[in-house]
Amino acid sequence: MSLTLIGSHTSPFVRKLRLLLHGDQTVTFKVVNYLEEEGNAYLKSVNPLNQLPMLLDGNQPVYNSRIIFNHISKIKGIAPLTIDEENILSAIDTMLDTGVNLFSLRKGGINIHDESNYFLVRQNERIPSIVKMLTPWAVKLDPKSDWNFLTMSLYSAVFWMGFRDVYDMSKHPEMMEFLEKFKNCPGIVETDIPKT
Ligand SMILES: N[C@@H](CCC(=O)N[C@@H](CS)C(=O)NCC(=O)O)C(=O)O
Repeated sequence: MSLTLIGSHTSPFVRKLRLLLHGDQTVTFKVVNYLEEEGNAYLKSVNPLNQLPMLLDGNQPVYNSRIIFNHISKIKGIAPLTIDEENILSAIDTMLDTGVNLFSLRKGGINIHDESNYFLVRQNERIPSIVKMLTPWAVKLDPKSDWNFLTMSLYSAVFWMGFRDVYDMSKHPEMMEFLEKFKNCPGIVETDIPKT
């Protein structure tokens, strides 16, 4: 078995998989920065979805973080998620997709706080709605017993939102407390976004 995870240091979708694979010396991490010309050209040449992360299992490409998680789960014998857990993962991924959209729109010169823009208003409403859904679950989590793909996903998402300043998570103290409680979990330091 030869696994290569293709991703960037900054992507939260990549980071959660790096956290899952932390300590596994058999997996190669190939760094691609699609914000630079060379990385962009490489990514387009290997992935028609033109997104990170992707996994190569030998010659078999696997696209999308969730499908990569399912693939790795089968290899490592991680139990399938329950429907409630799948719903939590959908909520975290949707919050993150929304944040990534806002980041790209802002990078393209759009004022992401424009309240006359129907699309932006819907994006900006979605994030607190998801945080509200996640909060009763998140406040009960314990870093000693609950360090798993769901908490890895939440950590990567909440951290990234602050890093890119696409949404003010400090409005949600429970999410800040979650970050604080989980900041010493395995792999957090090693997968931290490098300071440039
Ligand atoms: N649903 C995808 C989302 C992945 C995604 O949005 N990745 C971003 C990086 S965080 C990306 O590759 N963006 C490429 C672009 O904006 O062109 C997944 O779960 O893998």
